[in-house]
Amino acid sequence: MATLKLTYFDFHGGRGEPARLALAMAGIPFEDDRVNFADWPRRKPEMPFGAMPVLEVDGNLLSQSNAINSYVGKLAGLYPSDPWEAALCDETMEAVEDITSKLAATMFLPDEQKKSERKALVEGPIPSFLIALARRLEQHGGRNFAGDRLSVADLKVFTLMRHLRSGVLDHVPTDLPDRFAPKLMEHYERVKSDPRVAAYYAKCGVTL
Ligand SMILES: N[C@@H](CCC(=O)N[C@@H](CS)C(=O)NCC(=O)O)C(=O)O
Repeated sequence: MATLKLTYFDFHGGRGEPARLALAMAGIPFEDDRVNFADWPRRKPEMPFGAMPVLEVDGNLLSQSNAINSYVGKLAGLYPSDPWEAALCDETMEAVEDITSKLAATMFLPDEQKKSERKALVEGPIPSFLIALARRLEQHGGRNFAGDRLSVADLKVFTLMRHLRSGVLDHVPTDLPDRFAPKLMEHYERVKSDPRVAAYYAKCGVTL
């Protein structure tokens, strides 16, 4: 087995979380390199594209969260072997990236501008995205996003739902997923109750 080091910010969410979770669920040993915000400017030049997550595999660096998720998913048995299901897994993860990028673009804006840009997201793109994602879930059978087994796509959606409902995003009401996509909340509850997911967060001392 390759020697793995996953580098990402020190919180239980964001673009690095699905890979961390997938590795932990499969019991695959890895160095969990958590970067404090204060250390980030010093570490940034180490990263291939100046951003995280980054996965080091036997000394070789891999960037881009979804490339990392797909690779780790294959190691962990959480990525479909069927080509069509693999494509659906990728589709879901890229769709999550689209809305994540829109939210991330508001992160460091002055508060008044952040408020107005997030209000615009809350009035259009976020509900549209949630409705479309829930529809895709239904079209794929209603339980998982790719095939009939849990995959890294499910973990990525789970991580986003947790983020949206957490209250850490100022000016974004926490009940958007419940209001616009109850099927995604059922999916969230299913992933949350997976014994491997529950065990990981219990070990981290995180209440879901
Ligand atoms: N397309 C990249 C985006 C990476 C990205 O923007 N990561 C953020 C954290 S979620 C980051 O490193 N921000 C700090 C910075 O860009 O300086 C991916 O999917 O990994």
